[in-house]
Amino acid sequence: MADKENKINFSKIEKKWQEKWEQEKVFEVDEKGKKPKYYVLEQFPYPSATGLHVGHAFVYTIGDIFARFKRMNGFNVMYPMGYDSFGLPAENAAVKAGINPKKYTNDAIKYFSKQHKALGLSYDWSRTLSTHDSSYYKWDQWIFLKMLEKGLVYQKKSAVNWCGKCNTVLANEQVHSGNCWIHGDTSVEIKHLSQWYLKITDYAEELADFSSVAEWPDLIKKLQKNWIGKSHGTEIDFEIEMPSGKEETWSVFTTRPDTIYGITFMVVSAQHSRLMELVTDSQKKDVEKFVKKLSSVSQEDIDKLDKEGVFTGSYAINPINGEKVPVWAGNFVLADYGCGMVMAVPAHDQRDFEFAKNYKIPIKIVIQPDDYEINVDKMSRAYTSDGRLVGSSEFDKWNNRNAIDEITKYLTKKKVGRKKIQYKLRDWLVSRQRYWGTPIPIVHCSKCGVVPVNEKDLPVELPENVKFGKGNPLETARDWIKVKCPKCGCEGRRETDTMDTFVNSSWYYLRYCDNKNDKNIFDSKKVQYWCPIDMYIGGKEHACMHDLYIRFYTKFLRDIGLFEFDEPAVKLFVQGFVQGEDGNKMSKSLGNVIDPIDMIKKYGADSLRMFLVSVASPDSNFNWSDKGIQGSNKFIIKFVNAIESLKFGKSSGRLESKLNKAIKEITDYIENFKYNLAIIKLRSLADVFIEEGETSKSDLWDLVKLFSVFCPHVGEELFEKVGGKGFVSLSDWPVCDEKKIDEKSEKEEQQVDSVVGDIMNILKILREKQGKEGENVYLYVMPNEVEIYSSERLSSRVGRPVKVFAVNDKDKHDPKGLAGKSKPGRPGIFVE
Ligand code: ANZ
Ligand code: ZN
Ligand code: ZN
Repeated sequence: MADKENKINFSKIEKKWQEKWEQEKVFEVDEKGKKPKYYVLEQFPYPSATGLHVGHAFVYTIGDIFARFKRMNGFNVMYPMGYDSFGLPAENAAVKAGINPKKYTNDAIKYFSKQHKALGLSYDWSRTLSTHDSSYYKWDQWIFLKMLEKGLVYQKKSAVNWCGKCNTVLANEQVHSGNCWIHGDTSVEIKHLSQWYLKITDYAEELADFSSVAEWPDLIKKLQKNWIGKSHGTEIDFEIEMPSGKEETWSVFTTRPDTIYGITFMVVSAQHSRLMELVTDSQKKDVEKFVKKLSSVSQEDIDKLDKEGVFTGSYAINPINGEKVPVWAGNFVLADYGCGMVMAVPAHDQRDFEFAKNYKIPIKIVIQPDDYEINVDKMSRAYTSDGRLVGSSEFDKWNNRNAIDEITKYLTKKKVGRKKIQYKLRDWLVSRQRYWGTPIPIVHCSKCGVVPVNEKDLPVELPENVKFGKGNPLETARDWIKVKCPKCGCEGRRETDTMDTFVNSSWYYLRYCDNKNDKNIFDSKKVQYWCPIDMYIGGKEHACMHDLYIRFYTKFLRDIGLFEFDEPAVKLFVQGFVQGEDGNKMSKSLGNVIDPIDMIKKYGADSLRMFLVSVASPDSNFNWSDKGIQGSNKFIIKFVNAIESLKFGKSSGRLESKLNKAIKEITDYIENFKYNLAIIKLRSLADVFIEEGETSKSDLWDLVKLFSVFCPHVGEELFEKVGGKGFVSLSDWPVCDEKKIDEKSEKEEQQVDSVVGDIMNILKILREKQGKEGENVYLYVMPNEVEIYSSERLSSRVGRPVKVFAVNDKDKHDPKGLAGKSKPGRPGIFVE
């Protein structure tokens, strides 16, 4: 059928419709009109020199089908695309190959948008943005200044994560199991540096409340919840006589105040900024030695560590009984969780137990199980279950769970303790010692200290005249660094750190609503009209990075009065990813990367789109397959040819029934992202049209419309050919007419389908088990069902003669007496 295949000139059709869409601004939208708005968005890509691969194409196809579907269903759909264009690869290319990062980035964007357009995605291109444009990052800087004004920005020297390959510090969220999130195999080092932070923790409580994102996937909510780590406990004050001679109050955070009588020592974090103040002269050498050999630990690594420490020389007073306990410095206490110091109860906490054993510190049991007695000398691990209190003075015999509240009340009354909610979430470290990012709008002045750049002087543009090599290139921009202090006019120094690129992506969805505004970050009315995003599509790897940061920014911008909603997106859809044909993740080194452009040239954009969403449900992973895309390509060709040979006239009742049923199901499937099932249905619907051979125009338009969201180019072409008015992309989605669905015959067809399935199975078994080809098939059906089973159609479907007998037919051929086994709806089958 090679001649037929030549009939479709995919690239010609694609070019024609892509041009028309662009010329007639088909997908451009504004805030006018009566239609309800709908905002569909995919997480925007980082434009690298390698271009998009089919994994990206998969995500965009998922979003585009949805956007087209909503548009045809009467919504005013905003569907924009842009580029998250600051980042490391551009800068690395500059270091390695001497390419200017701006040129690298602009070239990459050119190729990306060429690829985007080739896929026939229905973006409103008039809204596009690139985060490396100063007209965009000006507003990153503006937000930074607003946060500074509100006390949400600060600079702090502390132990931070450093990736030697990135050559910069990273935020906690960007350290995954101790490794850099980009360089999975590179473990981060700890450095003590002064860095800029955003106080995301001010929003911890609200971020831990998921009621306004109830429709987000449970997995994402769970990951975020764990990351935010809300913990209910008690803060308890201990008096410490400092080596300086002063009395000081040090607090600890505990979830187990019921164990307070079991404290035998305290442990302060070896990374605590005030550790040395606790250390007596005689202990100084030992402590310094210990701290020096310590590499810092992340929360995840704590459990794996050998619990080590050293005595500080100081003692603390247990506020409940006045007992004096030694204060140790330890490697298993985090400096930036709770108060950086813990009350250690070795009998009931495993970490404390191991520590006490290592250093022969006494262990004191204060909880005994209800049904047996534990003995300190025989303990091989901490007793962490519940029981009744012992050695706890007036609280003896209390159930320990009840004592938690009771002891907290007691401490609160005595003003040495209080209820406290503690979060694991840390402030967001946003400064990076890199060039290709948003400059932090700060000037350091020797008189005034840290001075924000005046709003009217924004943007602080990246200087072009820098040297790439070792260290932060911005340090080499001498003329740029030198600047007058905005406050006193003396000579100051520009901040040379740039912002984490996750800052850029934390509010881009808002800028799409008003991307050309040069007076304000955006027009609030426009944002209030379009936002929040109705359907956001992205990967699950961003659960505790982008998905968290974007929520934080949304809440902050709401709080400074820019809009009234609380969350960036009503729904979040997490897509699966496309693996190479070999089942591995697509990567250059494995040579299994597929460029969508190559596939489009070979098979057409619509074949690619259809294949990407027909293999599996869009939220699961699947393997690329050349056969698969060929299959989609064949289907489209068959579909087009069949439609061209249809006779226009009247649709049969069967066709109308099938069509309306399919409209109902396909609508439902698309609404729920079951595109693969929608396509199966669409294919069988196409077969019905072919079988019937004749159709009314409007039924045919409906078929083409259903097809068009998956295959928009061929869809437009067909729609035009069969006399549809205007763009199919802007036409109304077919509505199911329930009255036309003939449930009786639908059920009968299902029966026939299942009989065909049974016959095929029997033939297969005969072939595999007995090496025989069944040549003739005999069917024994209930007398009132004879009509349902057409011998002719069955024969053509199973590829051999099928004879149909009523079970009471005296002349039937039934050597095995199978007619007796027939049931209504389940005919007996005999093959010979
Ligand atoms: C005494 C105690 C006794 C504790 C006991 C537990 C069991 P979550 O649930 O994670 O909040 N802790 C407090 N601050 C810490 C820090 N900076 N680094 C490491 N550990 C710290 O855990 C709270 C518990 O973790 C607190 O309760 C404290 O140990 C420890 F039988 O206090 B507990
Ligand atoms: Zn790295
Ligand atoms: Zn000054």
